[in-house]
Amino acid sequence: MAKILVLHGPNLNLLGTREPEIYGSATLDDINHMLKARAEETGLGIDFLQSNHEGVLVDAIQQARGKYDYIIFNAAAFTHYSIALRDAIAAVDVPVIEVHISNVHKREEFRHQSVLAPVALGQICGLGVASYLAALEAIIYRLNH
Ligand code: CA2
Repeated sequence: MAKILVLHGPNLNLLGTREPEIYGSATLDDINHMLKARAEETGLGIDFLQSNHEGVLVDAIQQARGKYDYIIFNAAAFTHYSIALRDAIAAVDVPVIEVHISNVHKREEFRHQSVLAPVALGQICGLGVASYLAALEAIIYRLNH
């Protein structure tokens, strides 16, 4: 059975409580439940981790080696500057799909750059919580082709 790890970075535990005009009204639990339901429908295993701490996310990526087939990763603000997360992604052979709820390209200039994108399999942004679902659909497609 293929297994997917979903990683959520800093402040995403606040989803659904503030800034709904940017991030929508779904909570992190809502997102995780949606992903779990779709993964179960297709016979995939799926685990979730949210952390506000860069090192915890580095550890999770390192430990994903040999255990998970794909990682769906919203690194939140770390996306824009964490070389530690970039190096961790580059060091493991687990493909990472970078996701963002908002369209980072139409926001502040500092959000236009992702230091993770060059080592990610791909990037999905701007679709709201459907960015996560699109990443999961891409994985399902790739596992079947
Ligand atoms: O659009 C995304 O998914 C982001 O990764 C979200 C990050 C932001 O730093 C990235 O540039 C784009 C911020 C996550 C903070 O989430 C909050 C949720 C509710 C209230 C406040 C922050």
